[in-house]
Amino acid sequence: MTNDELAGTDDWLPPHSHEPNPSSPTGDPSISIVDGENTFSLHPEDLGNHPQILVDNCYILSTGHGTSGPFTFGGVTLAGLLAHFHPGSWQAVHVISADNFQTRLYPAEVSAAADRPVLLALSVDGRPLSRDEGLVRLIVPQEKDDALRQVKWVREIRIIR
Ligand SMILES: Nc1nc2c(c(=O)[nH]1)N[C@H]1C(S)=C(S)[C@@H](COP(=O)(O)O)O[C@H]1N2
Ligand SMILES: [Mo]
Repeated sequence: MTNDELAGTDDWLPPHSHEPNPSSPTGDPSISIVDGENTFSLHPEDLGNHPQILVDNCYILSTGHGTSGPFTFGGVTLAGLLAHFHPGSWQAVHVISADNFQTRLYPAEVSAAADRPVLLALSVDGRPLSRDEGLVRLIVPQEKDDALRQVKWVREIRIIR
């Protein structure tokens, strides 16, 4: 499938409201990277072993309860992590949270904007993200539409080949 065809099929999205989940999930915070038959399990601390970058001037925008920020998020780039675990090409990536929130990303947006890349954030404004703040949070700096892609409590990164 091409990216355009994939983008046209949004029925994979579970119904989810624009109201953020106020309570953080409990339990094992490990992250699974699912790549076909292979699953790699990562502890949030393992992400600290990959090169870290900072992206400043990030906002969390929500029609319902306003905008927060600017924040400086720190962490690993999704592009770098994918290159590490899946060196070949891929068609899409689903990032799924422990509370079953999810978003889908395409190669063009993940590889674009090297200075403001899509991040798996571990820190905000120089301190670790608390569990309530997401612990590991997907940050899509370009997204300005209800924060639906700023996925907290990342549990699974599923590579669609
Ligand atoms: N895992 C998860 N991530 C989520 C949500 C959620 O319910 N669960 N809500 C989204 C929505 S709709 C908003 S507005 C923001 C709220 O982020 P904040 O708690 O940092 O303000 O988180 C986004 N990320
Ligand atoms: Mo939102």
